[in-house]
Amino acid sequence: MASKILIIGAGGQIGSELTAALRAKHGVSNVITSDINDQNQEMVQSGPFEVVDAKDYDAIKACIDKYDIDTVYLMAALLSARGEKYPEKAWNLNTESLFHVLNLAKAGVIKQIFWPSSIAVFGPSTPKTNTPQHTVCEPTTVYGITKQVGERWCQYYHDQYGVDVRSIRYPGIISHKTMPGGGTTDYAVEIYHKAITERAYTSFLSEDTMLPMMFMDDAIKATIQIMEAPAASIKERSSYNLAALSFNPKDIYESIKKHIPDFKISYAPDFRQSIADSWPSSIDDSVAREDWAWQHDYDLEATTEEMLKHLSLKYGVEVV
Ligand code: AKB
Repeated sequence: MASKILIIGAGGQIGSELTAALRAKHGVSNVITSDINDQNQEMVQSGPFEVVDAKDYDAIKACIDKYDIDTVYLMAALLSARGEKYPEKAWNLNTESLFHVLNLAKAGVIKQIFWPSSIAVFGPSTPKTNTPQHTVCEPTTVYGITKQVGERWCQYYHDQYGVDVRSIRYPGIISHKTMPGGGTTDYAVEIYHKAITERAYTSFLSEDTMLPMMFMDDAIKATIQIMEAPAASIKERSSYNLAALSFNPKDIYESIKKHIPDFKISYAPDFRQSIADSWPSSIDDSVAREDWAWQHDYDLEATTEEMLKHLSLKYGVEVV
């Protein structure tokens, strides 16, 4: 029988592209999307859709029963920058939603869960370069705390109840289809839009702030790959370090400038600078590469080419 998938928070940056990839693989009717409201009409019209508040156990359960779901991708979350503005909201959404799906798996209602963690589980006391899989995790953001505690619960539900939950610590994700919302790494998407529309960008992080990043296609590939890997090869049941590239605002500016020579950048660091400063600059993901053969495809130059190709078409502006 074909797998029946529910994506919770499908309208977000990763959720929307994950929906397209999973539907291409499993068929539109086997991938049900859900979000907190039905404002995203493109998503509502594109296939089976339900309004589901990820904090509402009964609503999730009703949707799972209605479509006979066996696999849940829980993509709803409040990210790092928004989480600092709304700490309680971030805590409630990020932890309650996870508890609901873990409990549904514990009860045997669903078989498999994907839950995203983040480089935000790390903090200022973590080794900053080539951050290992197992290391000090003392996050200083609300978002990071929710992800760290979530990782512990994933491990616990796997060890105690045999729940098949799989997770990745996403770095900043760069995509041209959907804008990110409320993260510290969002500058790495905004910069491409502004380079095309205004030929100028003011970065909210300083020029030398090095962070781990990844092109969306690699993030989607990793997400599907970890879910399809044999259970025995998934040895980390908290979450896997995942890496592709690391760069700072100056590096990305220079890579865009090769295509848009008159592009200008300026720097005006805001409250997100201290969040970025608390995170690693590069990640050691050798455990993911070893356990389930993870490999990335896109470096910074390839990412820039893809972003500028698609965004120049979107805005109808030519770039070199
Ligand atoms: C954020 O910036 O909050 C996210 C993340 C790294 O998890 N993109």
